[in-house]
Amino acid sequence: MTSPQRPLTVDDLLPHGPLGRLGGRVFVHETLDSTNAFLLGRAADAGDGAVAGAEYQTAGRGRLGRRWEAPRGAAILLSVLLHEAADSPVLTHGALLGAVAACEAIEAATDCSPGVRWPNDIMLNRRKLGGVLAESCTHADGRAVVIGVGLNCLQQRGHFKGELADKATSLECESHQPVDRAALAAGLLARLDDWLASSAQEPRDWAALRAAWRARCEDVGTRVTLEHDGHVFTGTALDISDTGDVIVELDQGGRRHFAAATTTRVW
Ligand code: BT5
Repeated sequence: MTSPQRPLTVDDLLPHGPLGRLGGRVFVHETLDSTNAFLLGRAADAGDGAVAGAEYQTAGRGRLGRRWEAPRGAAILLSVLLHEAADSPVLTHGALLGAVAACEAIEAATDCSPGVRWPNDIMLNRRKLGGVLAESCTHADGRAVVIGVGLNCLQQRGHFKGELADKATSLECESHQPVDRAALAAGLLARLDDWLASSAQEPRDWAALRAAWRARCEDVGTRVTLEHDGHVFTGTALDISDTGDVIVELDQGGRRHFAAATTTRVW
């Protein structure tokens, strides 16, 4: 790694103090099991807008029980806690929100221009650069959503082993400039905060966010293979529905919606 690896601080994440909604409380740790698990465990008492970050996760998680792996100090591993009403679009759009905010922050802080892949991947040069995990829970005062973002920053090719060797990448591998994790992490929180402010203004229909996600989506018009309910489906992705399902023209005939919660992507 050619870039400095000092741990991120609260001042790195929020150089100008708390944002409009995010950052009232900030938990920055060297090691956590998972930044998502940490905030879900404090959903009632950490407060709306709480942020958790870690240099290393011992049990970083992806969707459907999968693991998220990153060497200490190499990635951005951040989660935010949002207290939401039962009809909030944040409940259905959490993964889109995290992915769009991450892409915008990367574009502002680097020379890279990432895309997104359904349902929660951040892609660069056809490899996975990052992922978003949105999870929700109920607590004494209502509902909470935790949106966690993992972004590969300083890893070099050799860090990606096994199945990740051909599939994953980092900014260090792709960018021609030094990677500034602090600027990127602060930008990510700022972009999340901006999008959350816009959701407060159009609470039921987050069309602008979906449009921003679609504009970056690398799936539409391409071949996809999906596993759902024990069956494998292949076809052409047509669009993403307003509730975040992928709509596929199946090779076997017919169109079908697949929900992220119950569908795995076969690479
Ligand atoms: C995701 O899941 O892509 C969501 C990852 C979210 C991670 C963040 S880190 C901060 C917060 N705290 C957490 O505990 N999680 C969130 P999924 O689509 O299920 O992808 C998981 C798959 O991606 C794994 O099975 C691997 O194949 C691959 N993978 C694991 N680590 C990777 C990495 N660093 N880069 C690229 N791919 C990776």
